[in-house]
Amino acid sequence: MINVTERRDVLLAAAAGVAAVASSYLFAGWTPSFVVRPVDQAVVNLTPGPVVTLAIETLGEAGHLIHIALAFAAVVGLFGAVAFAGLLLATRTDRRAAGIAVAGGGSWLLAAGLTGPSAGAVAAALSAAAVVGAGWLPPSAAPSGGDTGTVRDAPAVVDAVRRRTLAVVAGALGFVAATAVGRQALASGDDPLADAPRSEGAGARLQELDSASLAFESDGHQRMVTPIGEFYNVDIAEFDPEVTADEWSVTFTGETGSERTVDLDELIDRPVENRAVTLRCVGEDLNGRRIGNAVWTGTPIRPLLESVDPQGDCNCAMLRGEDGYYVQFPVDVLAEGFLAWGMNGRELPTSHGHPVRVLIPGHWGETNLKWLTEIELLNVEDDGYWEERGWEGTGEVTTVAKLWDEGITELDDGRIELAGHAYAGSPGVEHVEVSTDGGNSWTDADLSDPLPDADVWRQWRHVFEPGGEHEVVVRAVDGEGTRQTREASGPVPSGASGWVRRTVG
Ligand SMILES: Nc1nc2c(c(=O)[nH]1)N[C@H]1C(S)=C(S)[C@@H](COP(=O)(O)O)O[C@H]1N2
Ligand SMILES: [Mo]
Repeated sequence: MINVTERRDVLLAAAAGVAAVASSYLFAGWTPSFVVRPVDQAVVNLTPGPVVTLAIETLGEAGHLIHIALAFAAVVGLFGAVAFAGLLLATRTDRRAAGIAVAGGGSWLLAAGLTGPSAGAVAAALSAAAVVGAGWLPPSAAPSGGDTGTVRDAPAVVDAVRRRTLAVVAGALGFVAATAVGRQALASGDDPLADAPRSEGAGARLQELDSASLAFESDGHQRMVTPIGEFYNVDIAEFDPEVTADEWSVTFTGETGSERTVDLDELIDRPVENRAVTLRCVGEDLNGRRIGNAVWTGTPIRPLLESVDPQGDCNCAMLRGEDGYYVQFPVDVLAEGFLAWGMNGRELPTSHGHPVRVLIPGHWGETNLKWLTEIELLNVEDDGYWEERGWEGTGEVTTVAKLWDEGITELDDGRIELAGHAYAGSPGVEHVEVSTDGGNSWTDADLSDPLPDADVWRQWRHVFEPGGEHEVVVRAVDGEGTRQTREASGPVPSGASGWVRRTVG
């Protein structure tokens, strides 16, 4: 039988564990000095690679939640166990001080062991000690005599213990809520991104793109701007690196006249632009979905590059990211690029390279390096991550017009609306041609208004009167008058080619 004291101790220990974790979070945020981080890392490292891959493939983002939840539970359990030892000792010796010392000292050792002796570790120890100190009632709180066992279970004592325990647990939970709120306030104080002038300009651009959009008769699946939650992701690593805004910097290294490191404060102080840029992965199928368009907030790379005076013989640069990814391409191409810290009016999300990524107009997705840490100017050309694996994906994108399932709609009057996106990189899209007879005859599709941006897709739309089954073919013509290649090929090594064909009706 568990008596009231033991039940109390379990509750109090859990409250102490939660309070310790919350204190650590208040001081550290989601950084390596937060006590859950090293445990989370261990959970990830100890999970066999195939299990991680399977989790990501079947659960997607939820896969991340599972390991984070496991890590939280484990750390609350560890601090809880230390607090429980303190409570047990206090009860055995009937001395509150002994319990506080064990809970506080043990928690400090645990926190410092996990993260190093930080302010957060002290805070975690103090709050665990506080919960034990406030929650533990000596058996002498009993109003009448008798042997210890019966005194502890006497109704008056049970009541006193219950009230005190509930009050302390409620206090601990209140503290957790307060730290969550407090952390937000702290974060907006010390995070340079919080004050970055990203939303006003981006908001105006988003509106501009919205007004350039085509009006579809069917509901608009083929949106001009891809919402962040629907934007595709391609990553070499199972888990995104977590780089905080204040620890981030990029260093220009290698063949430079002068090395230079730029941190985020310096970067966001530079002239700000809001560019619409479409990304497309070289590895996608012809009619694939690894394509998306966003309004990105950032600053041009060219002036930064000029300030370090690149001197390499190959006119090429290797870019490196925090996740170990690297990609190499010409400096002239890099100079056209953009360092972005905002996406669709919001802070750049972790999965898209927080805090800073590269955007290169007109080139395949793989040049758009995320979690940027280093730009190395080279003397000799070298392969990037994907080029070492047989791809040739650092060049310019090929032209494509897409027609997805949701872009084919039968309207109420029986006509069929065809709708999709066309993308041609820097030359832009000039026409989209649609055939409903397998390519014998062609009609120009309606297009969304052209935009000033150098690298953005256009929406297209064509409505026709069906008569039986139709073989629909779509193809785009770029701004230089070059028509999308007819010859079909798969994505390896330099992107899929051909015309998208669909049977409709
Ligand atoms: N650091 C880093 N940058 C990266 C990658 C990566 O795995 N790591 N993938 C690249 C590839 S192949 C593509 S297509 C784009 C995808 O960008 P997104 O995930 O923001 O859509 O990022 C590129 N930048
Ligand atoms: Mo890609």
